[in-house]
Amino acid sequence: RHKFWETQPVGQFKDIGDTSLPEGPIEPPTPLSDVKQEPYNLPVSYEWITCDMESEEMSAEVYNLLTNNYVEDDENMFRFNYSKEFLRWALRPPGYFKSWHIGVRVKTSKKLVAFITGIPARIRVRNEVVTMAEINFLCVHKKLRTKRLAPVMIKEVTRRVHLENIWQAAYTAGVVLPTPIATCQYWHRSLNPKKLIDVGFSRLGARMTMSRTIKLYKLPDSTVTPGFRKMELRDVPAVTRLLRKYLSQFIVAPDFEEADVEHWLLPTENVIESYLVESPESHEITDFCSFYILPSSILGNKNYTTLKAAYSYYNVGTKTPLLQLMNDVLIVAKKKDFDVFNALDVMQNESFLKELKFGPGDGQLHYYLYNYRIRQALKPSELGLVLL
Ligand code: YNC
Ligand code: MG
Repeated sequence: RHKFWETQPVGQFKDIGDTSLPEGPIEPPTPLSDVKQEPYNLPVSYEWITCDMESEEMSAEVYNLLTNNYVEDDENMFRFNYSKEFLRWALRPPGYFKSWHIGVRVKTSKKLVAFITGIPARIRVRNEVVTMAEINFLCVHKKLRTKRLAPVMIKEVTRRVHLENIWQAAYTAGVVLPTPIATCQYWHRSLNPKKLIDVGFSRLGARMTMSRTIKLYKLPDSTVTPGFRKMELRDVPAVTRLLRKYLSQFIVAPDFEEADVEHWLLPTENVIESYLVESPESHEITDFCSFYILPSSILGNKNYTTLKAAYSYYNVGTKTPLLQLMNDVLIVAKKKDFDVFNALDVMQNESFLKELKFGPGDGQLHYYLYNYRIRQALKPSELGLVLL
């Protein structure tokens, strides 16, 4: 059934429920000298390239490939439109490897036709912190689909990850593969219901008029929590402490250090926004919330080309109830003209989704680990990890 995935060190469907299998690495590392030194073979008219994401030109080529060929919804109405700035942020965290940004070109025309990336991350699974690759942005040009290029891309990124002496990976996908460690759902909070309905993202509810719908999703003009403000560079140590403590309760979560928090959570225009609550009395940082900015192209609509979407990232409430914190972040997102605010049912998100008028999306997001077995699938609320 899965000719490729059946050959890989991942949890196999036939092993589901077999509690005799130990948790942890499925295969031991091999000596580095045994890792294949040459790239895998591609069909003759194609060649491998390493994509230099420092370069404006290369980033633009990657941006164009993804803009036209990356993930679409089931009805092909929307396609992710990661910005160039976002891609450069997502692919260059502390300690990243340029060799893990992999492209495939047509030899003659030099046209970029496929892409896959990895970045290094420390991920904790229960009590064990494991250095992993986070694999993302796997994309094959629409004209080259179903020719078994994807397995070659995956094997090549795996080889280059192994060359750095890293043997595990984490990734998410909308498709079911052997075998999810968790299956999550997206929830959507309308901020601009009229546009969302006009473009077919949502539908007018039964017995609802447009004006009643607009009123239902209306938000106040300003945030309500005293001391709520944008995160700044000077907040990195306090935010790191807050986040580390919060994430320690989940079974799978990133192990963030200050350098990671500075990269992943410090606000970057049009990429990532973070807010926190600084106690007006003690000046203590007590709460934190963040979202990343990922528009989607609207395919074939006369009036609109882009859906402006914000995605919930990491949120921590200690003094402020999470519900109130997330209501404030919705207010911010509305003010900034986002059309929709999305969140997965991971971490403690279920505690605010229904009350803040998020509705469940169709389609699921599956989380996977490569070469690391988990005894039993996790609940979304046991996951403390958000991949971009
Ligand atoms: C997918 N998304 O099952 P079997 S998510 C992994 N992730 O293999 P072909 C996938 N595998 O079942 P196509 C996959 N989608 O026969 C398909 N596959 O064993 C498997 N879409 O290959 C599939 N981006 O080349 C099958 O398929 C085999 O031409 C079929 O190409 C697939 O980034 C794809 O959704 C996805 O661009 C490239 O459809 C193409 O259809 C496409 O014949 C639109 O492939 C964009 C899209 C995927 C976004 C993502 C995470 C990727 C994770 C990859 C796995 C990483 C493993 C860890 C590596 C490091 C290890 C270390 C250490
Ligand atoms: Mg293919």
